[in-house]
Amino acid sequence: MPFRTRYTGLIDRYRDRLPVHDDTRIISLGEGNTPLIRLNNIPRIVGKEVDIYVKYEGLNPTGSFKDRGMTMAVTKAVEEGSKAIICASTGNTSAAAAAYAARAGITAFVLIPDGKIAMGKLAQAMMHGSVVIQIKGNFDDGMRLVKEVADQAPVTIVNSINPYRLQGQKTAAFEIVEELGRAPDYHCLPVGNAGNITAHWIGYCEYSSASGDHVTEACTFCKGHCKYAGGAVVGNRPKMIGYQAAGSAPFMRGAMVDDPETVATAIRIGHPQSWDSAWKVKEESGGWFDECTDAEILAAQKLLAEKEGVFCEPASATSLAGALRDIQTGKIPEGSSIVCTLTGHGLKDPDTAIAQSTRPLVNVEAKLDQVKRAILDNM
Ligand code: AN7
Repeated sequence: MPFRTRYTGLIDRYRDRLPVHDDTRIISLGEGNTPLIRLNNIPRIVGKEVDIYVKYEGLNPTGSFKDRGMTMAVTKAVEEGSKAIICASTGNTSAAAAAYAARAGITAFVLIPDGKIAMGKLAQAMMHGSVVIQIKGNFDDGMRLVKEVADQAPVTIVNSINPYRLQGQKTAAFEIVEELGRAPDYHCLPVGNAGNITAHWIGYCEYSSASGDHVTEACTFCKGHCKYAGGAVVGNRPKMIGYQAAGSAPFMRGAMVDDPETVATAIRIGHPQSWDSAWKVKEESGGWFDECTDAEILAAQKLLAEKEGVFCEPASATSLAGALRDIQTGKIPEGSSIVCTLTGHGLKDPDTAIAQSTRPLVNVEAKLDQVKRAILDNM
């Protein structure tokens, strides 16, 4: 039997569209190539004729979409001779930075808000041997400090202000277009720093242009780090919709938020780093921003877990929570195809999952009659 081609990560797969050389040492954990799952039950419950797909980014190696950007950022950091990387994080970036630094054999420094990151993410950062610096402040404070310290120490910033991050993350859009045969009509994402919504738009623009390259207007996003220029739009592009948690929704307020708060700690961000590009994505794509309450976010997380068998973290469910509301009101019309990005795995944050479970545990003695009763009572 001939050897089947092994999947070796998104840089290898999309090498011709990413800023790498033939002899670049690729730092990969096999990220990307995540499932695009068509929802079967939720559209029926909602009672609308829509095709909803969820892009399950929680199935990346460290359990979030951050791996797409981190494989690129760490690959380039190593290529440029860097021995240490640094990031501020609400949790997932730190987990990815820690893992890819371990893989590369370099040091990761991660600044996290004290007490405000989910348990799974903290476990990852610690387990992969990164230097975890807890700050008495939030993500935005951490981001400011990272920028300041990177000026004075030999460390490469791997937050999404590093342009290679968005280059890696744009590949999620490539995968979606290849799988559906076209772009969806709407693409819904949770928005924190707004790096991911920007990256997806870069990806869709590149894919939809005549030459397979991206269109000139979109070049403003890649800061010269992609390999293409020019080309007219021939394929369709989605309307990009960014949903924020109501307690940390600077795009809804039209201004930075100084004390962001939400149960969705991953997007507890008040000073988004990709502020300008996110507004451009909204304008160019004809999309919009909206906000979801914590209750709506948790309800969507639970609905997805209970009705479709898909477990994502609270922040990720923001995309579905917002989409379902817009489908119900008709803002997203029937007949539409919709992709919701589920940015992180539910196992990242077991505390929030257990805390909101409504079905009580059934406690019994280790005896047949008691177990049988528990089953028959709950059929
Ligand atoms: C699960 O890890 O910013 O709008 O420091 O972890 O690109 O910022 C996480 C962000 C959505 C928002 N969903 O993405 C970090 C961090 C999850 C996330 C977002 C994040 P961006």
